[in-house]
Amino acid sequence: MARPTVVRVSALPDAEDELAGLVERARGLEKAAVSRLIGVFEDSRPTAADDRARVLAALDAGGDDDGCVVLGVTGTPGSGKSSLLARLTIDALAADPDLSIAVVAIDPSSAISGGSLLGDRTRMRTPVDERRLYFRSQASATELGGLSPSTFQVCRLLTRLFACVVVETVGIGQSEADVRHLADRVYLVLQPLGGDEVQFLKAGIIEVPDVFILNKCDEPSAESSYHQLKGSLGLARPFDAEPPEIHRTSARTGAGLPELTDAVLAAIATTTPRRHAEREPHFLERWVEDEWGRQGRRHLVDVLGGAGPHLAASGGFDAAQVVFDQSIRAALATGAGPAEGNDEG
Ligand SMILES: Nc1nc2c(ncn2[C@@H]2O[C@H](COP(=O)(O)OP(=O)(O)O)[C@@H](O)[C@H]2O)c(=O)[nH]1
Ligand SMILES: [Mg+2]
Repeated sequence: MARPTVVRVSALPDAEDELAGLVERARGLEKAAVSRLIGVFEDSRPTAADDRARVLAALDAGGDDDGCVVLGVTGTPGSGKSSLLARLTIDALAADPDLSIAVVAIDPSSAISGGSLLGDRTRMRTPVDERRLYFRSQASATELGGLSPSTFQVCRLLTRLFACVVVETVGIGQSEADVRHLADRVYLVLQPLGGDEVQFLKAGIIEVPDVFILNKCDEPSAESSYHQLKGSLGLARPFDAEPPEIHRTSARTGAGLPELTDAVLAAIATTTPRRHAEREPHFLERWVEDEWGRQGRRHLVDVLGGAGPHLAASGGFDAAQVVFDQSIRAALATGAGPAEGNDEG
């Protein structure tokens, strides 16, 4: 685990005016500038925290927290999330000239690259200014497709640059909770099932999503699956005031795509996104657990007052990590930390 100590040359220009220029180009959605800044946010070395702070300061200096909408797209591998996004993003950008979208795909099975995302379809029709679509693929933290720690970091950057960030992930276990905390709206992509309602219930996470997309409607079993899904939703979500949106689509034939695109554009326009800082406590807790386990979690709560207060006291996400590290190390060194099983007296 331990990395050799190296004198690291910052990935950013030292001169403030050069940094400002880089940030300005990223704001203009120049791909090379965005990618260079992403490198800083994916960098897990402690030294990168200072660079991130400089970038965030430069980005936040001019504007306020003006609300990028984050959409989560989850569903089992193979349900068609990437295929749908490839069409939907292009159509949405063509419909709204002010829109810009960054897609972060954590699905390990994703076969669609930025290249093919902007492939033939873009050339075939009114060309969409390529800058307005950015695609980033990330390795998954687990085989089940959990968000990697750097997913949140990258989203901290992209939400400050793009009008909409889409996170594509497999909706199982921890990643389900992560997506909930990251996204303002969660879409679950399902594919027709051969069986009955029980299978949809077993497919899981039916309580979480805001919107359901039954994809592959070109398949023969789609019609009966749609009615089974509606039945399952009635069973699993008896407390919904009104039934949730269900879209029927085919990424293959394009059926249902215009309606879905319109609905997504409307959602982007009407959703009040969370402020940047509201997403931080959950991901600080996740980081503490990853790095320090249960002992870390107890230290965060008992000594530092919990994620929210600790973030407020430290002045930001990166600083909170540095301060936490120092704090728990000091506690462990003096034996004052929350030692395991120390419950005498
Ligand atoms: N028949 C049919 N196949 C589809 C549809 N959408 C995607 N697929 C296929 O399903 C497979 C998985 O698609 P992909 O987009 O990679 O799914 P993801 O893992 O959810 O991102 C690919 O072979 C797609 O060509 C659809 O609407 N109909
Ligand atoms: Mg995919």
